[in-house]
Amino acid sequence: MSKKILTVLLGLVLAGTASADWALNMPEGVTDLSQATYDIHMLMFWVCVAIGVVVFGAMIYSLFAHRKSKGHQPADFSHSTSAEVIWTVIPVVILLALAVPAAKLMMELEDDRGSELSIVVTAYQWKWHYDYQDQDVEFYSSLARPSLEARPLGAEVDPFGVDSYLLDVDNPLVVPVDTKVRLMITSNDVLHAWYVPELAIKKDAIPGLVNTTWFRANEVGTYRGQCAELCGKDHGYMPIVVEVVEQDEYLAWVETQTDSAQRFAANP
Ligand SMILES: [Cu+2]
Repeated sequence: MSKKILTVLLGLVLAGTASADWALNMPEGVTDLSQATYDIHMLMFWVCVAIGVVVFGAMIYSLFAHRKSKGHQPADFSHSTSAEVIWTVIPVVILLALAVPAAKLMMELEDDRGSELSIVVTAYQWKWHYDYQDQDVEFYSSLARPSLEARPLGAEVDPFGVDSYLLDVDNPLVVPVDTKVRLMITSNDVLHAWYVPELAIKKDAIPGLVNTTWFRANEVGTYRGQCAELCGKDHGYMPIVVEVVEQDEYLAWVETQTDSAQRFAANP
C-alpha cells in the first residue's frame, strides 16, 4: 500500500517538472505597474504571514503553556475594554497602512492620460477584434489553426504536438515597446474579459460600455492571455496574444497591414 502511495507521489513530482513554466505565484510582468502590482501583492502576503505567525504562535503557546493538566484554571471575566481597544486599533492601523499604497497604485492603473497609441478592443463570441485608432489597421484575432485542428474530440492532430496549444492566435495584437498603449475594451455580444497576466491587465468587456486601461511594455516579447469571463461554449478557445516589438519593426508591420487593407479595398 505504501509503495503505491510512493509511486503516486513520485508521479506527481515528475509531472511537476515536466511542465517547465509551472509557477505558483503571480508573474512579475513586463510593465512598471505589473512590477508594482506584484510588489504590493508580496507586501500584503508577508503582512498576512506575520499576522498568522503572531496569532497562531500566541494561540499554540497558550494551549501548551496554560493547559489544564498543569493545573491552570480558566479565567472567568466576560468583558475587557482594553482588549477590545487593542483588537480594534491594531487591524485598523494595518488596513490603513495597506490601503494607502494600494489606492495610489489603483489610481496609476486608471490614469491613461498621455497615451501614444489607442486601440479599441471588441470581444465577440469567440474572438477579439482590434481597431488601431489614427491608423488604418483593424483585424480579428481568433484561435490559431493548429490548435483549432487539434481541438475536436478524436482529432487526427495530437494536441501535445501543437505549440502553445489553445494559447495561440492567427493575428496577434502588435504594439511597440516603451510606448503607452491605451486599450478601450468593449463587447459586441455578452460579457468577456481581456486578461494578459504579464501586462497585469484583466478588464471586463461589457456590451454597451467602454472600459479603458493602459500599459507600457518594457520588454520585447510575446505575452499570452485568455478571455477571463465565462462567455459561452467556446470561452476556452479565444486566447489573446500580444507581440511587443521594437519601434521600427512596429512601423514596418503597420505598413504591411495598411497595404493589405488597401489591396483588399481595391479588389475585395
Ligand atoms: Cu469571452
